[in-house]
Amino acid sequence: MAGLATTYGSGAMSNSMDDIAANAAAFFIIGSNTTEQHPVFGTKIRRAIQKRGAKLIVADPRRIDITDLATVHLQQKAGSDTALINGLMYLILEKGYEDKSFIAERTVDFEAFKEVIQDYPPEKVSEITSVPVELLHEAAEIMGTSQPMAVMWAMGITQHIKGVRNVMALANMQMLLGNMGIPGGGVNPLRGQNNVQGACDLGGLPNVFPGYQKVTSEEVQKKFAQAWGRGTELKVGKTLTEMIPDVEKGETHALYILGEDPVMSDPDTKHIRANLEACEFVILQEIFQSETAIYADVLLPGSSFAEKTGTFTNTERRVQMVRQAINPVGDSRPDWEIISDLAKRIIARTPRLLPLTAPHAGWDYPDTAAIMAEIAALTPQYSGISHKRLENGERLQWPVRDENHSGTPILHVGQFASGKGKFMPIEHIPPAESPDKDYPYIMSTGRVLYHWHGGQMTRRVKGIMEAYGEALVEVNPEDADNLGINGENAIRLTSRHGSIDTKAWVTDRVPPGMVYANFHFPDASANELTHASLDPVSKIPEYKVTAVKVEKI
Ligand SMILES: Nc1nc2c(c(=O)[nH]1)N[C@H]1C(S)=C(S)[C@@H](COP(=O)(O)OP(=O)(O)OC[C@H]3O[C@@H](n4cnc5c(=O)[nH]c(N)nc54)[C@H](O)[C@@H]3O)O[C@H]1N2
Ligand SMILES: Nc1nc2c(c(=O)[nH]1)N[C@H]1C(S)=C(S)[C@@H](COP(=O)(O)OP(=O)(O)OC[C@H]3O[C@@H](n4cnc5c(=O)[nH]c(N)nc54)[C@H](O)[C@@H]3O)O[C@H]1N2
Ligand SMILES: [Mo]
Repeated sequence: MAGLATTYGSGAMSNSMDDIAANAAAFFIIGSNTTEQHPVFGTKIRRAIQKRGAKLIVADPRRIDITDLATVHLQQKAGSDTALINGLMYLILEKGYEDKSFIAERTVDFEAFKEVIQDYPPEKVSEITSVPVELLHEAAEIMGTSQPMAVMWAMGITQHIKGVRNVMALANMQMLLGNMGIPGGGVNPLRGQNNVQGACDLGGLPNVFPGYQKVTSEEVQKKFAQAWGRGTELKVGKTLTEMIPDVEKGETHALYILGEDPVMSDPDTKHIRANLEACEFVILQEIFQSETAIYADVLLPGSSFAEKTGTFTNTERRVQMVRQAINPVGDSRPDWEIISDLAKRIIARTPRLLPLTAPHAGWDYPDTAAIMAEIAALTPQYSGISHKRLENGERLQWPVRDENHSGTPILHVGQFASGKGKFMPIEHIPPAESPDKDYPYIMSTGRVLYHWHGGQMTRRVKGIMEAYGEALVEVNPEDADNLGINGENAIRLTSRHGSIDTKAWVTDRVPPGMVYANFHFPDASANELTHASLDPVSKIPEYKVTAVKVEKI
């Protein structure tokens, strides 16, 4: 949808957690293990359901904890979400539940969208998704009658070659129901990392400067050239998922990796290792000697969140102070200081136009408050944000237009940032890999409550290792019976890309035909098996669907 995808880059929650928890009559959670992966919000949602009877629809191939609270659990086949969402909209239209005045006043291109939706009658959708027709009706009925409804999603729908399509289909749904720009509604991607929202906001994407200002816009280039001395003749760069595989194409010669452990977290580990090995120069800035460290020519010791002062921007666009609690351990230093020192050495060799409008264009920042002042000067959404206001206890959600503006808890009120909301005609496409005779199971991957990604941080904690100390692959009891797997014996998972040996957790959290693996342990990481097929727009890998063989060994 134009209003979301273009104005706010990769997306942000349109509403706030407290607002949704207090005001939504229904929640639609799709592809988010909310109670385990976003426990703060998960708890608020749980309370809203238990205390005020809000309805909950969960669409997830697995029976995760929050499905116990669901009014309806749509247990679709992994990778069939676009068809599912379109099928629900078919029924919403059939029953006349669409918000006709919202569609007329605030949106464009409804007719072309509606035509595509006519291709998704319940019988066909049930065949693609394995969701019974009656459940589709039940869910559509709740969506049509319990308003406002808030939609929440996470990696379950984005880590697919059709991740962007899925998100656009959900934006269509919320416009169709008139659930945009109102309390208790909206489109709400639950951002994962503590500061992934902040990283995107401040230019950690290949196509934008801070504030989603396009690197290809001449006007924007001029603004940054005046501030920083560089910035003209820029073109769109590469994403992480392109940079590393491009080593073997001779297009990437050096990598500066900061706060990422690609050997654990990128798809198709064997391929990643080969590329890191082949790369001419690798700098790794880390708080630990991660799995990627063996490929580093230079290791720069960064310090952790507890050893530095700055801000994180959370999933609801709230900018929050993080204060130094302990001195940096050993020789480590805050990441920004290391980056500044590197930058000073680089700019010493590249003459620039002076004077520049940014007061610290020479990278001579005295502290992170000065960095925030520069952010405010150059980033429209952050214009009114300063460490001083945050230290005074103000709760600021961007856009914060100036020092007197109190921020924006709900986006798109009255109008989309880019004018009218655009309905997109979105067709379903199948995943890149499908099960066959040799690889008969669908493996999906993700996290468990106890661990964090590659596990560098969580595998060092004794209590956590006592609770969850090895990689377990979830296998349905029916499949386990057929394969002779009992949870004690060793199993082997093999895909077209690699193989891991581990143990099973025999559980009906997964349906028959599906297994679920995590990437928290180096000796049995799911990414040994995953493939690097990317969404053509966002370049996110299809971590959620890999065809695998499962054996007892
Ligand atoms: N404890 C803990 N919490 C975390 C993290 C962590 O590592 N550990 N990581 C953080 C980060 S960076 C992120 S991005 C978030 C991720 O948060 P989530 O996206 O909630 O977590 P995932 O485990 O990736 O999987 C999400 C859900 O998608 C479902 N799923 C699998 N395939 C499909 C499909 O085809 N369609 C649909 N609709 N659902 C599917 C899975 O069953 C799972 O319930 O978690 C954040 N929170
Ligand atoms: N199969 C599969 N793979 C996935 C996913 C999936 O669902 N399935 N999810 C994907 C997603 S959504 C994400 S976000 C990625 C996460 O992937 P990564 O970002 O690679 O994983 P992390 O473990 O969060 O962080 C990487 C490193 O940062 C270091 N670190 C922590 N704090 C600091 C700091 O302050 N400074 C510095 N310099 N380093 C620090 C840690 O020691 C750690 O080794 O994984 C992706 N990979
Ligand atoms: Mo993430």
